[in-house]
Amino acid sequence: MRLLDQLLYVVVAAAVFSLPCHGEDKCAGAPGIPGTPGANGLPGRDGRDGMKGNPGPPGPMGPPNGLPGAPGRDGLPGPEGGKGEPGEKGDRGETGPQGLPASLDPEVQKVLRHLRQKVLRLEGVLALERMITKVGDKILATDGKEVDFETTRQTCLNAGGSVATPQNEAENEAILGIVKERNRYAYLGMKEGPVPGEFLYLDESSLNYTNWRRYEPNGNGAENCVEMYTDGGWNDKKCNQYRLTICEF
Ligand SMILES: [Ca+2]
Repeated sequence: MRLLDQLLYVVVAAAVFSLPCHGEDKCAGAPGIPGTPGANGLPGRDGRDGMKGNPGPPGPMGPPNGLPGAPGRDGLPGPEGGKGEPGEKGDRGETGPQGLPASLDPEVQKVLRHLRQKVLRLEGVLALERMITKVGDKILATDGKEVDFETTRQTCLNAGGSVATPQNEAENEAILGIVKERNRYAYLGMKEGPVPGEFLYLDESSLNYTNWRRYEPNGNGAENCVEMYTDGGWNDKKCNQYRLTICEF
């Protein structure tokens, strides 16, 4: 019905406004009453999506006692630390396999033969140069210096030997050879013991060979060292005289 009312209103209005009034002085009839507004039309179609809005503000903090998050990843390795204290000494290792006795080891024997030959050749050269005198297993040598007994003893010790000590006639002759060649008396490796007139080797053992000159020893406690004369005879003598140093090795 409402739609009919509207149609009626439109028809009436059109009829009124279409009344012939051309060029006349006046048009009859009053303007009509405006009709009631029409009803709303149907809703239009949806528009296109708008632009994405800005992110919203962070939400409020959650309640305490929330679950812990997962552990983070391992960090990068740190710098190398300083050297630590030495550890305790380990246990002794097991004994290795037993080798051949040196007397049966052909390699060892070969090396020994080689060394023996070299030593003999060197001794030959030194003897030729009259730098050493070989007698039995001993080698005698002098540095040509004349010093007191204690210095002689120390010199020989420092050289790895000891004061020349004749223990048989052959050794006495060998030492005499040096004494005669240098034409100097030499101290021998022996000293007077606690009993006056009794001489001992430097290790305080008893003499097993002597070659005293006639009437010697005669110091009776006043001459504590022994020298060899140029005839090979021995004489007890004070220890502070300067005598040729002869060592044995
Ligand atoms: Ca004397």
